[in-house]
Amino acid sequence: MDYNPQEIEAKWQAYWEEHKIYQTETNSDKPKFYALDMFPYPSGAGLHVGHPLGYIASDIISRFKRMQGYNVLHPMGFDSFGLPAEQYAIETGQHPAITTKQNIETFKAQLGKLGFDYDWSREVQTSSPDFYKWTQWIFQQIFDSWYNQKTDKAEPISELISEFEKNGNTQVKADCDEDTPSFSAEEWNKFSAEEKQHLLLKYRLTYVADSIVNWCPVLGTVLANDEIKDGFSERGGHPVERKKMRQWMMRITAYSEKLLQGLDGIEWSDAVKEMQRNWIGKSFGAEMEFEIDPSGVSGVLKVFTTRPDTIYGVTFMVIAPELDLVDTLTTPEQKEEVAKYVNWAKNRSERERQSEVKTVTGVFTGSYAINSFSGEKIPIWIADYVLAGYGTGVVMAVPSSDDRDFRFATQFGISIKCVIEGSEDLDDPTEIKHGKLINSGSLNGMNTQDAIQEVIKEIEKRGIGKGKINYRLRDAVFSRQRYWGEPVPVYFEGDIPKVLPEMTLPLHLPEIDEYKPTEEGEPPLGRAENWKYEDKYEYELTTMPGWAGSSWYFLRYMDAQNNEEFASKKATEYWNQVDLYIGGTEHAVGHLLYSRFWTQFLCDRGFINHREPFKKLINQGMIQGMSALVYRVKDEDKFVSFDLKNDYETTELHVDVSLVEGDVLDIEAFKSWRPETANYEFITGKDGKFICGNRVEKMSKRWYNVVNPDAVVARYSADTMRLYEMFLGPLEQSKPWDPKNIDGSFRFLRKLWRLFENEQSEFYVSGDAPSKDEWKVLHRTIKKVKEDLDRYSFNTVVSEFMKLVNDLNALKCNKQAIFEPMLRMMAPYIPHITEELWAKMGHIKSIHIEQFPDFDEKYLKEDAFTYPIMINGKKRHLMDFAAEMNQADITTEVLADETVQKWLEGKAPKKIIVVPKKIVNIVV
Ligand code: ANZ
Repeated sequence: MDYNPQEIEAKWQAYWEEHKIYQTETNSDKPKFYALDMFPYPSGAGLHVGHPLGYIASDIISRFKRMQGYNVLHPMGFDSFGLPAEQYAIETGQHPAITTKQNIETFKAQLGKLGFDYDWSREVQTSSPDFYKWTQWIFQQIFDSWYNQKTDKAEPISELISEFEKNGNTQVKADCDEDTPSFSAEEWNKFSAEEKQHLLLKYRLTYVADSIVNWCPVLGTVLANDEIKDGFSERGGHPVERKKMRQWMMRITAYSEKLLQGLDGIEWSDAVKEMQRNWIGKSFGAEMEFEIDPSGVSGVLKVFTTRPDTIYGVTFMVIAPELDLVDTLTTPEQKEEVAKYVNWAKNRSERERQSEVKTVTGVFTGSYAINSFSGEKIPIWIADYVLAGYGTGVVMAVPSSDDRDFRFATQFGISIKCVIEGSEDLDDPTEIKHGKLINSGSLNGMNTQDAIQEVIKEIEKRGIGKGKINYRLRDAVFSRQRYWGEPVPVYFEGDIPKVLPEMTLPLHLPEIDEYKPTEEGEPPLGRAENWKYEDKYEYELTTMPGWAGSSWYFLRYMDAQNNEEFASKKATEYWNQVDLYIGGTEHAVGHLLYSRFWTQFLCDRGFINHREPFKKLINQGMIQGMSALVYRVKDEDKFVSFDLKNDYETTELHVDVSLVEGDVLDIEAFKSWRPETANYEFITGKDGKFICGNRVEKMSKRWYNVVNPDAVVARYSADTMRLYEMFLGPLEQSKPWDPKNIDGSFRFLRKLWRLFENEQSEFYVSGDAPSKDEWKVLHRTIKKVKEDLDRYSFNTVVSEFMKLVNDLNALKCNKQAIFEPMLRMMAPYIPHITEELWAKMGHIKSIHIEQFPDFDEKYLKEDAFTYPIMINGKKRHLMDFAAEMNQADITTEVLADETVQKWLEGKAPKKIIVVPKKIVNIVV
């Protein structure tokens, strides 16, 4: 009986599909378990072996839970809107929907070969109108809501309107635009319909606004902060500049505090929680006003500071170059220089501006402000280390306390006010680095926290400011000037955006002739012909960003076929949170923050009952490539085997990993891969083999080290691949793909198979009762495997399997009573081979809907222990005692023993120490 994985695996995959073995029950009394993978973007390159790492883990857990009696939801889908398909469309004219469809087919075929237990009847594709209809619907709910700070939640905008009609907005506490004016009920009622809509936009949780965005001219779209790395787009590496544009925005800032608090109740790694905390960036401090020196311009500068206690050390003010105040404050003499600077600073990314280590840049406005605490007149500068979008965009600079302010002051020769014990103004500013910081004025001797509170009290008393909590989080840009995304379900009456009636959704993506902006610079949707609401109103022309669909897709799986709602209340109540979410760390702030935001919102508005989407999150590590290297003898047409390479001077070359078996190069295959080397000499090493060197690096086409899962499945089996990926190491760790070890996993499967064979290699299992030792190794393994899976330790389980098979081999075990629970235990890891052996044992029902085995403590009990009996430190005897025997009884029996008596020579022992299950020590 041969183990023929290719045949077995295809057979069972077809069987599972046909018999709907993994279909999730819709109405079930069972407890639920929701295991989810971050759904992939279906790229043209297909899956590589890094993708399945997380998928295999969630597959194992979902099977484990199903076999423990849970109703399991383990779905899969595709995040199928996005840039690559559109870039391809621009280059080739191919409609992105076609490319996307093809890529999805490839992905599904690849996933299918790995034997995953997805319930495909719940598949979602974010680019399908059935799906984006509901993305648009959620957008409309957000548009129709405002954030009431009194009740601390989002509420329908209609309630805000009734409040305005009754009382105006004076008693309303809301997250709204800074420039929202106050008005009475009378005034509200007199406003025109248009004026009312403009005011409501200041409250809506999604709104249009002119904002400074990261514009990527090459990609022709706006990018979010988390899509930019060091001033370049993450995708494609194109330069990004700052530009003012009209955009849809999401008022995520209303949720800053809830997003922060929510982190405490979820089981995510500290690292990801910390990244989210930093992104939200809560700071405590004060907002306070500085009067502008009345001899110049009158007015005030409002700053946000976390260190109001350093007020006596403020020697200058800095404002961000984008502020309108720049024009007001710049004196005629400074105009030219300021204009030059502002123009230069305009296109620098936030990161560049903030990461400047050595030199800082800036320019003097010519104006001054008054430090009302010290009474001093201080210069107002413009510098791009101050960001327009944070706090008030104005900083009180304290060079004696703050590093950047210090560098700035030293560079531009601004005075540094001494808040250092023992000296007044400093000639040598570096002195402060060695001095001891003290608080000036009345704050002397206070600790920082007390001093901060003291100054806040004082500024509140003087009426120039107040204590303030600030968040670094900004409202999120929700517009992309691209084609391949969800249309925003909005039309314009004049400049007033209105949402489409719900019954008209989805608003379909229109066909266009070219996937490029229009001549006038409008987004591609501007090309759509006769595309108007009721033939007269302009639709919004931008599309939604990549994160729209992924912010709620996990809810759609709960009720994927529902045509009436995004998901029924019953379904969302039953499935509730995702119990286990597995995906890469690259989404730590983007996707994982936005989906928390939408979940919080939907909960506030009563559409769902849970606040946090993902209860437990595991970030799988990366699988790195193991590159293969060959060595060319310098300046000669020769390659030399790795083991001889030190005898020559060589240069190294990457070789495609598929041409290497273990360490050994297939020379002929290499020659046809690199025809220019066809006539080279290959100096082979030990045993006539040509050995390659290797190196761990990123898995990348460039290094010819990308491994395709299809190749592994074809060569070995899906079960081998699954087992091997789990065996590589802890799921969270990054680790190299080491082809040498795949064989080990494959050998294990063959060994398992042979347990079921007799000496004639025929299938044979015996109905005899197992021995005590056989029961013991089985139950020991079940116990450990359960414990390990409960703590998501996937790799250690594989070693347990290997140990068990070795032990059963050594015991020559062929008992059905052992094999059945063993297969059920292994089924989540290696679903095909276990199913085949299960069927061979005569079972008709699939093993995957059987019970996971329970362990029985009784088999683990050790019956007797052999104690060494030590007399004065020397081993004199061995005695067996029952495991549960107590120390007093052991002592009595030891003393009564003849051999012991002999060694004691009639003396009474001074001390007897019994170490249970280990040793007995007698001192005479
Ligand atoms: C005076 C001071 C003294 C400050 C000192 C810090 C240390 P976090 O913690 O991130 O909230 N700041 C305020 N607005 C800014 C802006 N738009 N761009 C750049 N920097 C800005 O930081 C708040 C501190 O960063 C504020 O407190 C302000 O400098 C600066 F020893 O005021 B501080």
